[in-house]
Amino acid sequence: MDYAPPRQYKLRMPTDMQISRSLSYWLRHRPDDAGLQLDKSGWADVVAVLAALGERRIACTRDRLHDVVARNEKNRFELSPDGHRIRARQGHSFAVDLGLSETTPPPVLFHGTVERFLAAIMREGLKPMNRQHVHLSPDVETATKVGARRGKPVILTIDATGLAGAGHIFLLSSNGVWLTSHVPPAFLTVESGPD
Ligand code: HQG
Repeated sequence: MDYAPPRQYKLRMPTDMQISRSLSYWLRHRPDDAGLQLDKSGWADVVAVLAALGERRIACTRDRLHDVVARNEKNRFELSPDGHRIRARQGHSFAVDLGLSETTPPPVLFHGTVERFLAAIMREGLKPMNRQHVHLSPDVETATKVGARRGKPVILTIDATGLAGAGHIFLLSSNGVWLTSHVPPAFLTVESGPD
């Protein structure tokens, strides 16, 4: 006689996005949600991460985790050389020491946002909001994708050379995102949109 497991017990293969969304949430914002202990540099134990995924019925082996990290289109995550630890390369909402050193930015950088934030941004400047840094893109194309997450993108150009000259510090994450603490309005111009 053939037995088929009840539907609810069938383990579906999770998509890369399902795994990566959980990783972003835990490693950037809420390690406590998965019972993870991150060190001061943001590293979590891979075994603990795999166990937390398993507890949520997101089946993931060590090899699959390595593939998800390697395939991630924004290279969001990093494995330690021995493969035992994993962290997010940027985007944290809690304080973390990513070991990044001050880097001279290109003359201009870009920020993608949406019209509904524009008045506040032009009044207060760009603020980190819930993250540790303001995120800036090296090109309009990337900034457009960032803005498009929330609606019709509006692109701001940042006078990065002027800002650095005024004493603001720039960091470059290991996946190419420029980070700074605040961009005052005087260093911002609206590149494109709204119509
Ligand atoms: C806006 C994604 C009102 C800001 C992307 C943005 C990025 C203000 C939102 C990364 C403001 C914050 C980060 C002010 C800034 N008043 N609104 N004074 N200053 N804002 O998500 O830059 O896919 O924290 O314009 O690629 O959108 O997650 O920042 O709209 O690199 O890997 O407040 O997230 O990467 O939103 O995106 P976020 P972001 P991942």
